Amino acid sequence: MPFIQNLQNLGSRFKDAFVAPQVTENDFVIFVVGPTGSGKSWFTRELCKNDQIQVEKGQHPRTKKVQALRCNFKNDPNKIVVVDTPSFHTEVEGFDAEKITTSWIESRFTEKCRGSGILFTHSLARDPTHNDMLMERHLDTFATTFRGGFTAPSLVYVVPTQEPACILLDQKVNQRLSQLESAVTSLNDNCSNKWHASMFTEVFKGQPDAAWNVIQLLLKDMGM
Ligand SMILES: Nc1nc2c(ncn2[C@@H]2O[C@H](COP(=O)(O)OP(=O)(O)O)[C@@H](O)[C@H]2O)c(=O)[nH]1
Ligand SMILES: [Mg+2]
Repeated sequence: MPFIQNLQNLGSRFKDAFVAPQVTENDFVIFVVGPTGSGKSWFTRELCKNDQIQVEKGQHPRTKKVQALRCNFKNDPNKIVVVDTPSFHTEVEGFDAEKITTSWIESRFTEKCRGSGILFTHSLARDPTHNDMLMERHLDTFATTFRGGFTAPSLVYVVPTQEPACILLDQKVNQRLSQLESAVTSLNDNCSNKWHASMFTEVFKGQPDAAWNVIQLLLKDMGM
């Protein structure tokens, strides 16, 4: 059965998301990466429908650890591990997101998994050209957390996010979407095959279906 049709037939989304202590050879792995407040934990929580995922309420990064959940589609034995990473470049004292991520990857990840990819979240409330938001900067930092012979996944899907209460003029939204698209283009052009990035056209506003749609595209590119 074709992949998409197969998923549609499943009717409901991920079944039973559980904390994943370890990535196994049977898993597809999706790392959720992006600046602080961009919606990584929000996206992961809605995708997996798991209230244990800590989501930011204030300005400080709330997610101080890696939150990994293993889920699967109903009636589908493929397992997907969604890895909500702590935010890089936050300059919060006593919080070293790179170290936390490195140690998670060294102890929990295996490259023998069935495939891996990155979902990059960007909040449309923020300027994608601002130094703290730069996609390439965040991805490069994420790549440095893969050590000991491991290589970071190169496949990236960019998801713009917008909190419903955040009112932005259409003009602003369009401007930021096109800035993000330019960042995707330059990521693909500049980095000699280091990254293979695509932009998700829908804006994530908390709808599990949008999370569901982008995950299907990413998994398909990952070879599921
Ligand atoms: N409307 C709404 N917005 C949310 C909800 N959860 C998170 N957000 C928004 O998403 C922002 C980022 O949250 P979070 O996912 O923790 O960011 P992270 O640092 O990338 O993990 C928050 O500041 C809110 O604006 C929610 O349940 N409803
Ligand atoms: Mg978070």
